[in-house]
Amino acid sequence: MGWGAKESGEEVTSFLEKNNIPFVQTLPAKGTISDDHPNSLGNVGKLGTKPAYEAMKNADLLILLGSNYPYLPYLPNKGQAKCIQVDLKAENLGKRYSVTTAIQADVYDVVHALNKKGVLRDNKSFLQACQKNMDNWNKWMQEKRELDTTPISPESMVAYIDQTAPDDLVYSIDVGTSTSWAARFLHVKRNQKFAISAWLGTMGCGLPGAIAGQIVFPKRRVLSLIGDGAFSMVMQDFVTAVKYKLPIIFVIINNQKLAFIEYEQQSAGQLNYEINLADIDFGKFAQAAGGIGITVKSNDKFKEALDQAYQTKDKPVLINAYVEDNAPLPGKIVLDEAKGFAKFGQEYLENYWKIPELPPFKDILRQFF
Ligand SMILES: Cc1ncc(C[n+]2csc(CCOP(=O)(O)OP(=O)(O)O)c2C)c(N)n1
Ligand SMILES: [Mg+2]
Repeated sequence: MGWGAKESGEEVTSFLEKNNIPFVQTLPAKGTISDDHPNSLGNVGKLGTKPAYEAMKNADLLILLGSNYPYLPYLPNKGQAKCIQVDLKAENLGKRYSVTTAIQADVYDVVHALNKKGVLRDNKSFLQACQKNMDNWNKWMQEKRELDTTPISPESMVAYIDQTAPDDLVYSIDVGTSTSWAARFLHVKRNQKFAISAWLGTMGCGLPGAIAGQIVFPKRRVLSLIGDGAFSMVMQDFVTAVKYKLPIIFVIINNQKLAFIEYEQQSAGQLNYEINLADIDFGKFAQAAGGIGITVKSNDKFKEALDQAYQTKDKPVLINAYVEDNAPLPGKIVLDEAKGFAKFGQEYLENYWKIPELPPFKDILRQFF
């Protein structure tokens, strides 16, 4: 389900529950149904989960509700599944996957009409298989949530943000590994907001998005997750949040590099090029600009800083979090990516005469098979 289903969460939930259907939400639609719903398989695609990928590759029916999801390798294979697509825009119907039944209508109206028909299918076996798969995935993700390292592992940091998030929190997520960690470790709830730059993937969107979010929702808390590269593109506007006394919480994922590009280059079989960034003391910067700035390097200190940030009501708080450079591996490594990593490994060896630092082999295997 995509952005077009955003306002129909309740109706769609009842349809999925009644008919034993597992679901995947696109990133812009994240939170339409709470991520911790038992039928949820998370997101699909590079940032998604392996169970979502496997469900797509085993499905005999794909129902696309208000979604123009563009990454075809992550949908069922050509000819594998029948497809019902509901979209307001005629030009979206059949655009990505060959459609068996195209319905040009509002998602709510269609799902509401289907719900009136009662139970349409009572077979639970596909849902149960997906849920079992998801249990395994969640156990593995739990290991990552509990990582306790110095510098901080981003997975555990984002897991703490998730755990302590107010029910009506507004998230503004930037582009980079921030997007990967948010997609995977935030269980966005129906009353929370989740703003990202989905189609364009525009770095630097986190800070202005947070300012807009805080102005539109003055009574709610706003938290922005931003990479150091992205923040340094727009950081002067932190002062705008100070000027207007906006108590936004900025969490800077400080790895002194363009980490997302590091892995993108590797998975494309290229040697890394121009990905390192200077080490900026963003904490001092925030203080100089009139806000609160806290630099942290461990889980404990991060937790303290975040708790303090939620106590602050009249100015922005920036948490400059030094993190480990963990690979935001895709939920499922597709063959091209595996070939890319292999080519990168070989070229690195030939150029530098040493084995490159790659994500743990255990992680790669788990995501490949
Ligand atoms: C305006 C813009 N420039 C370049 C890119 C390509 N790009 C995507 S992610 C990324 C790196 C992000 O680095 P950082 O903000 O430090 O986050 P990290 O991945 O290191 O966590 C880049 C350069 C983009 N999406 N948008
Ligand atoms: Mg970075």
